[in-house]
Amino acid sequence: MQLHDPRSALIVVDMQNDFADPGGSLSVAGGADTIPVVNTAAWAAIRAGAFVVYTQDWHPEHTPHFAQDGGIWPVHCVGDAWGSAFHPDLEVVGPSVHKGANGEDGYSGFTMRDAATSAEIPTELDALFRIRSIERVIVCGLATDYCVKATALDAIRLGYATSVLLDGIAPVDLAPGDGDRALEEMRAAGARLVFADGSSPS
Ligand code: VGL
Ligand code: ZN
Repeated sequence: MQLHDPRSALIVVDMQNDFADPGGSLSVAGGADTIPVVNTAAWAAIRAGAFVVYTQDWHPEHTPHFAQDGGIWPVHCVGDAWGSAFHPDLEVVGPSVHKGANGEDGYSGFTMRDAATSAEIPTELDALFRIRSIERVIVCGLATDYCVKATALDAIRLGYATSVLLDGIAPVDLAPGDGDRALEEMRAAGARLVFADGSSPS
């Protein structure tokens, strides 16, 4: 089945050095293997007239997101450093949305949480979709159990028919099975789980 069309958008989540490169500070096992799948999906989307958009985790040097400042993560994706740059093998064919640049916490490409007040702050992603009359989104990238999951659940909540590319994602798996549980959570919320060639798992 055809995944992409002019009313669909491919969301490529956080394919940045700190996640996708084995030398990254939050390196995701199997992350680099998703890059060719994501590139192929991006070109297929472009050929079908779909929109392709990228997110980048984009943190200041100090944020409550980091363990050193009270959060749970090693320092990663500091804006404009090597770790926040796209992996060099990623073929970037659309605009990028940065998240967390003002120290906000959270994982979704659509929404962030103000670090002081916990208020929810939208990124520009939903507006980029509304002006293009996007109705469907296909989510891929890193990591399955954090930013992919949060982005897919927000997309469903915002009314987009949402698919997740099984061969274009990889989990952090802080606890074994986190990735599988995230997939089940997305599926239960209404996401369609598909491979990049449009086939479904048997
Ligand atoms: C992510 C942990 C911390 C992600 C971002 O992109 O999935 N995970 N920040
Ligand atoms: Zn982060």
